[in-house]
Amino acid sequence: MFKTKTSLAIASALAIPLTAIAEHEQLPNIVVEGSAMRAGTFGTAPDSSGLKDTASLLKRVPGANVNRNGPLTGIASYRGMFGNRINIFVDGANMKEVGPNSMDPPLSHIPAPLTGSLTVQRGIAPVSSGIETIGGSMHVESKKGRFAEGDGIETSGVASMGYSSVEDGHYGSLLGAVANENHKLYLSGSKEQGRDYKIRNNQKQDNTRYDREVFTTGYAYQRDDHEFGINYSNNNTGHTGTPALPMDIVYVKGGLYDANYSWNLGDGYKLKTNIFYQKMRHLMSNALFRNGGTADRDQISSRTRVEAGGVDFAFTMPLFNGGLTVGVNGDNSNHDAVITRVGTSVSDGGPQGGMTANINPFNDVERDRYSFFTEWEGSVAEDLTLELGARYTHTWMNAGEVSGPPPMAGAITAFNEADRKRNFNEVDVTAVLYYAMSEELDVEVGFGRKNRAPTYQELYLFTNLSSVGGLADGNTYISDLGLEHETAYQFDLAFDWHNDNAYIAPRFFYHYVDDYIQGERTARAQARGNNILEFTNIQAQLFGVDLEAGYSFNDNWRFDAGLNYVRGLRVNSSTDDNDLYRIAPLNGRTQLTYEQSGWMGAIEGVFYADQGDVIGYRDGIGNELKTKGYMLMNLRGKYEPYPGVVIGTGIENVLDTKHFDHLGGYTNHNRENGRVAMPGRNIYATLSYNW
Ligand SMILES: [Cu+2]
Repeated sequence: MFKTKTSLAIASALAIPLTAIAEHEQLPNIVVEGSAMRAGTFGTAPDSSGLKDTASLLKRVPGANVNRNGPLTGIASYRGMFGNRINIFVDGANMKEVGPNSMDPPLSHIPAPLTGSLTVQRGIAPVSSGIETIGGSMHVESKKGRFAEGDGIETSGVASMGYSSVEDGHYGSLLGAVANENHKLYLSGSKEQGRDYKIRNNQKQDNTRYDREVFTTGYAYQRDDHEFGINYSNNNTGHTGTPALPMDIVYVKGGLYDANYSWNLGDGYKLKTNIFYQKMRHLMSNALFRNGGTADRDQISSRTRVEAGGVDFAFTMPLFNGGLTVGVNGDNSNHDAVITRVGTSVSDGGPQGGMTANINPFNDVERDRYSFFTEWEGSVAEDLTLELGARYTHTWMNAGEVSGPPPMAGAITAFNEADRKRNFNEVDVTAVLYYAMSEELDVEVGFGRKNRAPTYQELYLFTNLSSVGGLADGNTYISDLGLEHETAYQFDLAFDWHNDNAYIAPRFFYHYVDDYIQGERTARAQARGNNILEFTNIQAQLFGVDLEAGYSFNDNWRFDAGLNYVRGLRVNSSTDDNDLYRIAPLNGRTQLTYEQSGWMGAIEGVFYADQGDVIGYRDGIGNELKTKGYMLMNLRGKYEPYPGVVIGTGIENVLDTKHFDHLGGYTNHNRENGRVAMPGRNIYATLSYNW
């Protein structure tokens, strides 16, 4: 029953390639994990639509969206929660960002052409899907080729290339695998490059060029009931803009090692293990594309590094009419950052006459999580499936001593003398009931209690800075060593009605979040000037609906639509403003698709309403700006002249309108500049070959 639902959800979520999946299973450049998905989960895969960024796919996922701070800097958002509130796995790793301002969110690690699938847990994420899943859980899997089907050695692979006009961007990628039925070796590489994108009338949006190279390699083994894999992915992002942040990316460099082993013992017994290690370096600067390092503005750069690793272990055994999984997860991460300011300007404050000042805001910062869970899923009656889960997590955090120039001496001493070790103990619980009410109607009811400990930025920013996980709101923040962890109480109610040619599936949700962490004007912050917020625990609630629907007129024509609404409110506000920060306005999508043997054409409409429900702070300082609504029309086409060869082309923003995404930040991290404008008309063409 729910498998039907899953595939329908896929069809509407990414109608172009995914209808293709439903109807032309042979299209090999689309990978969707069907079997691994529980009800209500679905995968999306990049297609021939010319998207360079895996995060862009989220715009097509019901309930999901992207906080975009740059062309390669897309931060996942789901039902109003974003960033570190969402658990993201890249292959088997809970990847850590090297940028304290999330310039390299996990979804940027693998570019779209090398992404095999992106799976989003809808509704209340099961506890087995990760340690901190308060805002949801997502999983990106890179392409890895395939094992041979019979005896002998087979090769497989993908070659793809594309061009998009709006930023004169191009990409090329190649994946090759050689395998027999037991062993597989693969290697891939990709390169993407583009200039500043055009807004309307050939105006350009500064600081939006990008340059990224990625390579991956790995080996996998399978025999009988055993599977083993070891994978390495290396990301080398060069000069790339992040227009909503104060600096741009000079580089993000480094890699992720991941090894996994699973053993299917039969009769419902299964073992799964994973281990990862990650090390990355990052440099950002305001002198790369902007006026840092001139007489107008000091040159500011920041050098950061991360080292992380983790282990997962899960064992499943049959119990009653279902399976019981017990598991252990743990990971450690270590972060450092040094900011260097060169006094090239006179008016700017800071050091003078070319003198240099260093701030070391994050020194040997440690965030370690130890967690174990148990989850049972099975049938409790005819047509009734229950999932019950519980997870305990212990988070340990610490930070080394900070340093900075003399004016910060007071804050430095206070921080260095404080006890910076913190422990958080959290219990997550989920209960989800699926009821196949009839052939045509499924109902799902879920309850959850989910937690997350503060991020290291929320806990350890001793002086006001903007390195706050990509909030991009034009404010700077200071931390609070006394922050509590967030606890959300979640309720989810989903209906899925479908017959042979139509479906409609609304999902309603309500979340109450105790100790929700957000910036506030406090006495401590106010004392130190404008646009400074302090991370504070508040009470919040988020509620809304995401809906998808579709209808097939005949074998060739189909119509799909989606609608997303979320409201984020503060409970017991100290000002008369109740809204939460960075909540997407009401939005929707419609698509009319025509398909015939090897051909596909689609017209897509995207609708965003005004967003007037914006956060306001005490004294009205640092308030979020409202955003006007907009509509876009996109045209897409795809043609498969030979099996495996796919030509894609399309025009995005056909009418070349100038519009602003509410989830985008402000130009150069300054509200006075207004929001970063979205791209104008884009004509793209892609070519791919799968063998
Ligand atoms: Cu950065």
